Parts: sequence; C-alpha cells; structure tokens
Amino acid sequence: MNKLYRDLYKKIYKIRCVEKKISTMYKHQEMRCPVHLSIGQEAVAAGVCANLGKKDEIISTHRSHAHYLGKGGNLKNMIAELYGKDKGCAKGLGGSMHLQDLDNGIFGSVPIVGSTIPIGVGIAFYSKFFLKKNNITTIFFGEGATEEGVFHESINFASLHKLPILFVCENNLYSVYTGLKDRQHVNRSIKKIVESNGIESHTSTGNDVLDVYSLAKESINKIRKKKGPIFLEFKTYRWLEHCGPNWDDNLNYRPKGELKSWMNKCPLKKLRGKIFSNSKKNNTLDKIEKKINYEIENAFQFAKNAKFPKKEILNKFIYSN
Ligand SMILES: Cc1ncc(C[n+]2csc(CCOP(=O)(O)OP(=O)(O)O)c2C)c(N)n1
Ligand SMILES: [Mg+2]
Repeated sequence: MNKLYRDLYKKIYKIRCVEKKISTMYKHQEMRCPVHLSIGQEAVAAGVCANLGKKDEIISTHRSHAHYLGKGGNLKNMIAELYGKDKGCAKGLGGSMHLQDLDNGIFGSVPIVGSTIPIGVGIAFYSKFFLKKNNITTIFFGEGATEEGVFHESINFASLHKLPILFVCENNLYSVYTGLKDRQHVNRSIKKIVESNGIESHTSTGNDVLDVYSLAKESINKIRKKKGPIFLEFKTYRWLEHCGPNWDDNLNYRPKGELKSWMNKCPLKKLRGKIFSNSKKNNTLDKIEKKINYEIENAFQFAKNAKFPKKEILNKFIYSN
C-alpha cells in the first residue's frame, strides 16, 4: 500500500478510536474533566499534521485531541491527563483542554476561545526573529474564534511581519448550539476577511484527508520559503454533542438530516474507500488497526494504574503565590 495512504490511515484511525474509547469510558465517571470530541472532523488534523516535522509547533483549542494525536503526541500521557493522574501531559492538573507535549512540538491547548491565536503568533514571531529557526507554527481554531477581536489583531500582525504561520480554521458550522446563520451575516466570508489583510487564503472541504493533505502540503512549502502566513478554512462537521461523550441530535438545534448527510462523508470511510480501490491488500489495514487498538488499551490501563498528583504540587505551577 502507498506509504502516504498508510500514514494517513494510521492517524485517522487512531484519532477516531481514541475518541470512541473516551466516549465509552467517560460514563464510568473516572475522567472528571469536560471532553470536546472531534469525531467526524479527524481529516483536518491528520492531513495537516502529516506535513509537519517534529519541531514544527502547533497550538490548539478546547477540541484538541485530534491535533495532539495527529502531531504525534504521547498517547499514554494524554489519557493519564484526562484521568487527572500525575503521569498526565499537564501533570494531571489540566485535563482534556490543556494537552501539551513539547518533545513533539505540541505547545499547548487552551479553552478560552480565540486565546491561542495570539499565543501562536507570538511563538512564530519569537521563532523567526529570535531563534532564527526555519520551522512553522500551525494554529488550529474553530470558526467561532474568528468572531473574536483578537483573531483580527493577530492576522494583521502576522501579515505585517510575514510570520511563518499556517492558520487552520475548522469550520464545523456551530459554536456550541448556535449555527452560523444566527451568528454571522450571510455574506460574511472568513477567507475574504483574511485575504483583505494581505494573507493568501483558501477554503476547502475538510472531510477528504487527501485533499486536506495536498492543500496543506502546498501551503506549508510556500510558508517554508518565507513567503509569510497562509490561512486555510476547512468545512467539516462534529457528530457528537459540543461537550461530552453523547449524541445530541434530539436537541433539534441542527436541521433535520444534516448530521446524517455529514456522516455519509465520514473521513475514515472515505479514505478506506480510496485505499481499497487502489489495493487489494486488506490485511495491511488489519495489522495497523490491531496495533493501534492494542496501544489504546495499554494507554487506558496506564492511566487507570497511575497515581493522582500529590496535594503539594497544587500551588506549584501558578504565577503568583
Ligand atoms: C472567550 C470565550 N467565550 C466563550 C467560551 C465558551 N465556549 C467554549 S467552546 C465555544 C464554541 C467555540 O466554537 P468554535 O470556535 O467554532 O469551536 P468548536 O467548538 O465548534 O470546535 C464557546 C462559545 C469560551 N470558552 N471562551
Ligand atoms: Mg465551530
């Protein structure tokens, strides 16, 4: 099987299965942090991160599992974080919305909507002008964050200083329960807004990982040639509730049939379809899946067996005493 297909399949399958497992295990009430699952949106994280090197940095939001895993974050430490254990990637003090793994270029995630955008711009500024590194910073955010003032200040600054940033907006049509039409003028185009700041911008479908991969590859190559920031908007859709492990189609905030039509565009099924039309060797996928399933089981065991942090560290990682 084509190596690219195999790598992308590994990423998408892993993200999907980790989140499905979180959704099942959450009901046992041992993970006590809120969880924002991105089942249905995996292709964006997988396709973008497949183009990034270990030292390229990413920064993410409340919905960060896919970005963390796509970028190669340590799975055991992620699950331990969700269980609030001392082996967690934020020492068990942060939970699902505070994932980080500096060894793999995962600077962090923060749940304040829009807040990570200027932080990402700061990382890129420091990297370009002080460290003089040739790496790029990818900032993931939802379309809701583009309604925050800080987004507009950040893109202006990034453009002015030609910073090596890939802005990735996952437009899943909703901010909590409020759809786009109740939040934005019908003619509002995020792409045009960003373009008007002098930044090359593209809008694309976000459920075909090969499309995401190609657009991200082309954009990242341009950024590496020091041409400044690029903005990508991917149209995608979250299947489960905004926050929590359940389906919420009974709440009626989505038009009838909308969820089903997006489930028909499942990123995992789409990629499987492409792999099978190009190769008959299904046993390669079976092997990949087995290995990942085993890794996930191990990570949950690791998290459950780990200890809770000691009380003494509670005040240790804050700015003021
Ligand atoms: C500044 C701020 N306002 C409101 C919230 C509450 N909140 C948490 S997630 C969210 C929705 C954000 O929507 P979007 O950026 O589209 O991301 P999505 O949840 O769709 O991935 C909101 C309003 C918050 N965390 N921070
Ligand atoms: Mg959204």
